[in-house]
Amino acid sequence: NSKWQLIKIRKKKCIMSTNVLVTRPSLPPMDEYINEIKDLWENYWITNMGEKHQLLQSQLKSYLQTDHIELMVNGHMSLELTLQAMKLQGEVITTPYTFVSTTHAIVRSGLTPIFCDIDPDTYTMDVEKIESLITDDTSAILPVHVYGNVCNIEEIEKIASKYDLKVIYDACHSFGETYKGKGVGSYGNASCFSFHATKVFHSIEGGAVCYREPELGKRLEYLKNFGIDGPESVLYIGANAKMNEFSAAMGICNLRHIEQEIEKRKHIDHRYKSHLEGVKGIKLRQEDPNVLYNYAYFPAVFESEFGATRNEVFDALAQEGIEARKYFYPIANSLECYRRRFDVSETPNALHLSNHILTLPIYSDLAVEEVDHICEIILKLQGKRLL
Ligand code: T4K
Repeated sequence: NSKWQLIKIRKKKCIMSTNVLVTRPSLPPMDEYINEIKDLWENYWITNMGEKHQLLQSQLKSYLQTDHIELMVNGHMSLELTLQAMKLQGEVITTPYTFVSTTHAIVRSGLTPIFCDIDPDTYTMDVEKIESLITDDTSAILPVHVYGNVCNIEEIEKIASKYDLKVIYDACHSFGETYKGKGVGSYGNASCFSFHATKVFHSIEGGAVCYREPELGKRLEYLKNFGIDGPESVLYIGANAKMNEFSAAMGICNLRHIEQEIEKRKHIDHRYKSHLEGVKGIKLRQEDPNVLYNYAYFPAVFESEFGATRNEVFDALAQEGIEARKYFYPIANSLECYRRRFDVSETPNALHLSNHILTLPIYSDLAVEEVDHICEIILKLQGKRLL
């Protein structure tokens, strides 16, 4: 207990002494939220699939351009319950280059993750390497649209249909994105989204599963509510993954502002690029013209030609009160909790990236002057100045 207390105090102190954090949740005007939650004091229905839950679910169904959607308490439970609702067994081919939630969801569902290396340019699963990992025990592929970089959907679907595998996309970074004009959530058997406070769109905590087969939805509905079928009947061994009404209300408010949110982020993204694009040793995302991006993250790779290591850039920014993040270091297959279970040398591109990447601060209200300042600090390490 006292250890956690200490960590909490440290975390608070660290946040207070930091001027710019890697992200900051967008909040609607306070009055708008208060207005949205007022009726909860009238009807006393504050969780368990209330009116706001239903409203947000139907609004998101249309915004995400999906046939079916099920709201969840967070992105992680969206992944876990999807794997369980599909009744998968054996092995799931996935990427180590992700937030730990993806791997945990597989392992906690009694499945074995088989790690596929990533493409060095898009950071998503290298589709050339998937087939060699398929065995008689493979039941699904779980790729991640990491940083909102959409996976090679066509190739993944081809492989999945050739070997009769399910495809579950971890779409936690790709809220609102489209690929070839269609919502990213409409691809694969299912796509799991996160509405965590740090995401482009949030409901404080929250998530959703967009899915193709209607039967999956029935099972997800049960699994997110303990498997309860009626007051005296429990059909499945479910969990509790329901979104409450206060969260749904936050989602309803934030959805009204989502277009401006993404537009502002795009502006920040382009400002960074105007300073850092073409700098020797810095690699930035090259946009795929088929994708409409949400600008959730700003990843920058610092290769050895840059002259300063990723850690040196991280430290230089920290000294100026700027928090960049090493998302995703260490990679999932090298984490302490999975020690000796996996061999990181089998995913060299993911390993290399995790040692060279930094995600720079990005959120809608980040001032362009701050972006300029961040770039100035970075370029100074190369003895350069902003133009
Ligand atoms: N799959 C993928 C690929 C994911 O990235 C994630 C989550 C999931 C699945 C699971 O979805 P959820 O179950 O979380 O819905 C953060 C987020 O907590 C996590 O949602 C996210 N991915 C991950 C990439 O980032 P941490 O541990 O880095 O968060 P934390 O607390 O350090 O916050 C990050 C920054 O945001 C800090 O600088 C402080 C700032 N912040 C944070 C919060 C919570 C604020 O300013 N205000 C806040 O309220 O994981």
